[in-house]
Formats: sequence, structure tokens, C-alpha cells
Amino acid sequence: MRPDERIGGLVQSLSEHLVKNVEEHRLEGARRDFLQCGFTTLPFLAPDRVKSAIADEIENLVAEHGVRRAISFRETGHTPRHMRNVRHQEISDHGSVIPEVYSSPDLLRTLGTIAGEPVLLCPYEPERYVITELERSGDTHGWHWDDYSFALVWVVDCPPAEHGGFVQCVPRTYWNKQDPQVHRQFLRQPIHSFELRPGDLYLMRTDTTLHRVYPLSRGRRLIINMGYASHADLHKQISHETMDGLWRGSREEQAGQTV
Ligand SMILES: O=C(O)CCC(=O)C(=O)O
Ligand SMILES: [Fe+2]
Repeated sequence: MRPDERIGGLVQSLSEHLVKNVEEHRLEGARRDFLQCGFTTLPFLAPDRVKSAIADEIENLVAEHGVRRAISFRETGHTPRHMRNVRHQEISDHGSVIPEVYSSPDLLRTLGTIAGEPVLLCPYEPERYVITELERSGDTHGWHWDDYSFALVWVVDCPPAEHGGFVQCVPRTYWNKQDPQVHRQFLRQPIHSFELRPGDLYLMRTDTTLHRVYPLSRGRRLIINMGYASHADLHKQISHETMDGLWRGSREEQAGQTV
């Protein structure tokens, strides 16, 4: 089979799965959770065949193109990010399944049903997809908001919650980049925590949900984050300090740098 036929077959099987196998009541439950918590797990969203193809591509990309980073940002109160990443450019250049799945119209339509509003391709390409691997004790993706409204995260590897790696979030919070007051959000509202397993997917309302990955003490956590926009995002002035900072001079040799 030619590579483009294989990718076409995978995207087709995702579409068929979404149309035929994903029941209405699951989408309704997910939509309720999403509106209440800014978060919902969606393990049923993709067939095993597509999950495996995405996982294989992510494993290859992180082995070939992963870069260690240790960085923090003034705009999120200097919370730590200690991780290995593969950014959008390398994924686009060397990946094939991920870019096609990201822009599947049937996937976008289903995510829109869960979100209760249209879910659109991210206009700022570096935020479209990023691979993150947490691999050392203490590795974490610290508290932050994202610039765009939605993230669909595919979990390839994740330790049990005893070893960290679960997601925590505070929904209905507002990111003031000049004065983020991260701790103040915890005093105003409870923090919700969610355990994840390999093969899970989740959708998060990332612009108004403060979130982090609990630091790892053992094991390994590997995900891809696919970022999507709302209609409102297309009309906002969005500055990209945290995403641009991740890619600018943030390799491990320059660990500790803050932007
Ligand atoms: O690793 C995760 O589950 C969250 C990733 C994330 O928040 C991000 O990439 O912005
Ligand atoms: Fe995020």
C-alpha cells in the first residue's frame, strides 16, 4: 500500500468511527462535563487503529526530534516546564498521520458538538500540535493557560496517578498576562484532578481553564496536544509569548532562563 493510501485509510476509518460508532449519549455526557469542568475525557473518540498509528508516529518523532527544555514564563507566574518536546515544524516536516487527523472535518464537527460551539483549525500554526514527553523525576508542565480555546490531547503513555502525570485544572478562570495571580485562582475555586491512562484522549477549554500536569516521580508520560480555535479567537489580538518562548533559546543548555 502506498503511504498516502495508508493515511487516507486511517482518516477514513476515523470518520466512519465518529459517524457510526460514537453514540449520541456519550457526546451529551462529554458536553455536560466539558461545560461544567472545562475538561472531559474522550477515550471513545478514535478507533484503536488510529490511536496506534498516532502513537507510533509520536514515538518515532520524539526519538528523532525531541528536545529537552527547562523554562518558565513571567506570563504564567514562573511556573516550571521541564520536558522534552517536538514542535509543530518537525511534526509537519516528518509526520504524516498527525497533520491529516488534526484537520479531519469529521473530528472537528464532533469536537464542536462536545464544545457546544464551532471548533476551528488554529490560525497560528505553532499551536496546532506539540508533542510533550515527561521522562525524569520532577518533570512537569506547570500551571498555565493556553492562548487558544481548545486542546485535544492524545495520551500515548502515562504512569499511574501515584507517580504523578495526572491533569489538574481550575475552570472559569481568566488569564491576565500582566499579572496572572496563579495562586489566587486556587483560593477562589477548587482544583479538579483527573487520572489518565495510555489510549485516553481529552478535550479541555484551555483559554479559561488554568491547568497543569502534576510532577512525575516515576515512569514516563507522552502526549500530543492538538490546539484548536473558537470563532472568538479569530477576532482577538493574541500575543504568543509562551509558545514563542518555548521555541526560542529554551534548550536545556540554557535551563532556568525566563522570558
Ligand atoms: O500534557 C498535558 O496533558 C497538557 C499539555 C498542555 O497543557 C499544553 O501543551 O499546553
Ligand atoms: Fe496547556
